[in-house]
Amino acid sequence: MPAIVLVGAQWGDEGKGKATDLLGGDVDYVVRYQGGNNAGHTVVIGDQSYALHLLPSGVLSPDVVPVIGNGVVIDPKVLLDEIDGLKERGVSCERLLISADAHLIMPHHRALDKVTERYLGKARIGTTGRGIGPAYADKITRMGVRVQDLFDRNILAQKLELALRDKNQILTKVYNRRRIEASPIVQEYVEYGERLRPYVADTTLVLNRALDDGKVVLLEGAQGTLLDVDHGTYPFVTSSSPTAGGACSGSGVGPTKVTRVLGILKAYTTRVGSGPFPTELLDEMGEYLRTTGGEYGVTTGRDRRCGWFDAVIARYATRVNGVTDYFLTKLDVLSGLEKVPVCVAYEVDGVRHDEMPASQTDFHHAKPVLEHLDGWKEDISGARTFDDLPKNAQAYVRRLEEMSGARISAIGVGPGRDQTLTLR
Ligand code: 2SA
Ligand code: GDP
Ligand code: MG
Repeated sequence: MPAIVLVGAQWGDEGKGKATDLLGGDVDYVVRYQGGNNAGHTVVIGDQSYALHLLPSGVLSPDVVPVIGNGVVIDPKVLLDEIDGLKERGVSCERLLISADAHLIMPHHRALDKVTERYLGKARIGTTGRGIGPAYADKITRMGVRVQDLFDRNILAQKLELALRDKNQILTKVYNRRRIEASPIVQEYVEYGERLRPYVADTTLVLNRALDDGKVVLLEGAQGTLLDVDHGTYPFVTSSSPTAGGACSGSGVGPTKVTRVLGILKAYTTRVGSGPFPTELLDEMGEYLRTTGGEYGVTTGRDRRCGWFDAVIARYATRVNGVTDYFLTKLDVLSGLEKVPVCVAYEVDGVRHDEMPASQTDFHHAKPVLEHLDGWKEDISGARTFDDLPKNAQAYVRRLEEMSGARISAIGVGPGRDQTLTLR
């Protein structure tokens, strides 16, 4: 039986939280496979809004087993606070499973994330400051601390002391920061371990057995395609693999089990943090999209940069993820515009590019070639079928579908669970 991958097609914040929550009724497991508490996924149920950072959005569906996979980096205090916060609101996290192989975000990761960003000055990435990059760096250099290490105080102390040997040199000598002592952290993290112990499991075994038993597993991406460390706008990316390939390595579910890759695509484009953004609007139109769309970071509260829909990016996302179909979100935000420009190609130094330029320098210099589609005046937030949409909104959707190279199977017309149109 199938595994489904859900992936952001742009720079994140496409509405993955809502999409996952919507699929919750049809799936048995929802798995986070990369990233950490840099993510901010909003789910609106009735008059309640939930901002999730580490927990999979499926946690809000009572019959779903939420899983934090091996590819995630976990800040244990943040996770415990998130679990407590949901419990206070009556949401049970009892079914949660956490991979014993997931890596941990340690205090030195947070310290290094903040201080390196500051020292990068104008070249900074604009990270969320949550320690994500340094935690993944330690994983790759085999200096990381994993969830399972929390259950052996000696191992935890050894690993932490080893990691801190060079980290303290860097913090004190290069950045003039205070040393970090291992022993209080060991005590603090052992206590976190005791609280997390009931959730820890061999999640790869659990998921594969579930698939063998005919259950449906949803692998929920965080961030988005252009923030992928391999396929994104490097170095202005996150340090993990949000693209569909990352779903397999980050969960231990093999690619032969994946039958659907659902891309989440916003009807315009946003980005948080630094880096190139060809359709960015630096004028009052950008401000209009930001306020109308509520485009503010769910984790850091930062303003999101806003711009028109970019079909070059959508085609690229279709390709690198093997997208089978798209959920087009936030179409309602575009209501009321006379014309809605969309980027169909780039011009770089007088040369037209229909596909993503292979060189980052070209992407930095890309100027959007715009097509001006007719807008619609009607409020579409009450639409419930495709036929309810004004003709121009229908034409907008069809044009995006044509340029993106994958079918649009659903459309969001508001943040609520019911504000969704399903296309047959
Ligand atoms: P990091 O912290 O190392 O992952 O930052 C590296 C880049 O990745 C971007 N990034 C994000 N972009 C969009 N949304 C994210 N989550 C939050 C949200 C963002 C927020 O849902 O709104 O609240 O600011 C997210 N997480 C990481 C980041 O901006 C850097 O460009
Ligand atoms: P994620 O990181 O991809 O899960 O997305 P975020 O939660 O960071 O940002 C998406 C925002 O858009 C959230 O506030 C959602 O509630 C909201 N949203 C999702 N779909 C729609 C939609 O179709 N229309 C509108 N107006 N808002 C939506
Ligand atoms: Mg988000």
